[in-house]
Amino acid sequence: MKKTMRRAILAAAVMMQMFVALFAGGSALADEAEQKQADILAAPSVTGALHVEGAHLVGSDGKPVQLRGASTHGLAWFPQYVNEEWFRQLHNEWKANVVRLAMYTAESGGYCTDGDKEALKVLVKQGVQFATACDMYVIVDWHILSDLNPNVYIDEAKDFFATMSNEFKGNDNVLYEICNEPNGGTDWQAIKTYAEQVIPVIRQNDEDAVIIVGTPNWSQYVDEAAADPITDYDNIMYTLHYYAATHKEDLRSRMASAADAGLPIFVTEYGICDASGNGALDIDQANQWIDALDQYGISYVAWNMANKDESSSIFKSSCGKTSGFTIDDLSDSGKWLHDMLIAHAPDGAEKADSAGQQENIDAQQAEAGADSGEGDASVNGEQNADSGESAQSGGDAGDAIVSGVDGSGVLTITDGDIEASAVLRGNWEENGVPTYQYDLTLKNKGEADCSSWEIDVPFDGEVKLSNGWNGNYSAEGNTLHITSVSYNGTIPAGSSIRDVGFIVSGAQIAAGSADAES
Ligand code: IDC
Repeated sequence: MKKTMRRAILAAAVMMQMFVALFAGGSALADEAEQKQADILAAPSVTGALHVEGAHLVGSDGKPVQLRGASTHGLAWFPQYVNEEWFRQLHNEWKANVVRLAMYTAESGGYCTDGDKEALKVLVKQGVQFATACDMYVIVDWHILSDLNPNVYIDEAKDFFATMSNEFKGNDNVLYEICNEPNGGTDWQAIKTYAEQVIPVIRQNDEDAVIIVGTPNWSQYVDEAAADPITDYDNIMYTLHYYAATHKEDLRSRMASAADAGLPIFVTEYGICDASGNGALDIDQANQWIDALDQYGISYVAWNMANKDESSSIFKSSCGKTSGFTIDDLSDSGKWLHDMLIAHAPDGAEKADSAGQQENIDAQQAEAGADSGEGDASVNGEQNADSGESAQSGGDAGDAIVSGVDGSGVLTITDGDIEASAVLRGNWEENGVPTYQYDLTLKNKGEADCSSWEIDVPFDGEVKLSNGWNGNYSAEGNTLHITSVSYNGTIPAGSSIRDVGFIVSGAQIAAGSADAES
C-alpha cells in the first residue's frame, strides 16, 4: 500500500467530516464514499511494512505489533465470505487487523488436485484487495493438510508464490504462509528444505515480506524449529496451531519455551473447540491461551469464517448472510471471538477508532433530535442532564431510549462534572443470560480540566461485567463503577473522550433511575 499519500488524503477527508459534524451540530454525515474512507482510517490500522526483530513482529514505526483476526474456511468451499463489506465489519466493529486466506492444496477442490486454479487465484487476489481496502494485513495461506508433506506439491507452491508475490510486491500488508500444517511424520528437516526453496522465490519479488513457515505435527513442534531455525533469510516466522479443547498446558509450555528461546511464532490458526474443528468449546482453555499469547505478544488468527455446521465456524449454520452480521448470527465460537477481539484491541486501535464512532454517535443523536445547542447528549431534545454532585442517570424514566439491538439510541448519564453518552452497540444471550455491549463518550462539563475521572453507571438489575476496555471496571449490585486509566484520565474542560466501552450481562443501563450507591 502506498500509504503516506493515501493517509494524507484520508486524514484531510476525515478532518473535513469532523469539522462539518462539529459545526452542523453533528447532523451532517458525509456521503457513503467519505464514510468508507473515514472508516478505513478509523479502525486498528496497519502500521506499514512489518518485519521480525528477535522473537517479535514489529511495525514500520519500530513498535511491536500483534495481529488479531480470523481465517477463511477453505476458499473453494466458502468463497462467499471473501467480501469487502464483511472484512470492513471485521475490522471496524470487531477490531481485527488481519485476515487469513486459506487455500487448501490437496482436498477436494484443492489447488493441486481438482480445484479451479484460476478461480482460486482470483479469490486470493480479491481477498488481498478487500483486506487492503479495509486497512488490514492479509495472510496468503498455502493450506497443506492431507498432502502431509509440503514437498509433495513443491513445484506448484513455487509457481503459486512466484505469481502471488509478483502480484502483491507493491503491498506492504501481505504475509505469506507457505505450508499450513505439515503432518504424517514429516520432520523439520523436510519442512526446512522445502522452505529454503520457496522463500527465495518470494524474495525475488519481495525482499522483506514476512514469511511464515509451518512446523512438524500439524504445526505444533515449534521447539524443533527453535533448535534449528532458518538463518539465510530475514523476516521469517514459525507457525503454531492449537485447538483449545484438545491442546492445553503441554502445548502452551512448548510454545513458551520456543518463544523464550527467541523463536518468532505466529498462531495463524486456532480454534476453541477440539482439533477436529468441532465438538464442545473449552472457554477456560481458550482464555488461558489468549493470555499466554498476549503475554508473549504473539499474533493469532481464529478458524474459521463460515456457517458450516461445526463448532469452529463463527457464523450459525442457519445464517445465510455474508455481511452485516449481528450478534444473533454468530455461533458460540463467533460470539466468543467477537467479544475477545473487541476486549483485546490495542489502546491505540481503540483510540484511533474515535472518528468513526463519533460519527455514529452524532448520527444517532441527530436522529433522536438530540442537539441541545451546547453539545449535551440529551434525548428527544430534552435537557435531561442533572449536574448535581451525586451520580444520577439523565432524564425521567422513559425519556432515554436504549435501542433493542443495534444502538439507535443514546442514553445520557451524569455523574458530577462527567457526562456520559452511552450507546447500546448490541445485545444477545449468553447461556440464556441477556448480554449487552455499550460504548461511552465522556464529556467533562466542568470548568476545570480533569486529570482523572470516575463514573457510576446505574443498571436496572444486578449487573455482571464480562469485558471492559479503556477504563477500570468493577460491578457492584446494580452499579458499574468505571475509573480512568493512565492514558485517558485527562479531559480538558468542555472536551470529550471516546472509546470507553464494556460488555455486561444480567441488566441494562437504567433509563431514568438514580445510581444505587449515591
Ligand atoms: C477442517 C475444517 C473442516 C474440513 C476439514 C478438511 O474445519 O470443515 O472438512 O478441515 O479436512 C486444522 C486444519 C484445518 C482444519 C481444522 C479443524 O488446518 O484445515 O479444518 N484443523 O480440523 N488443523 C487442526 C485443526
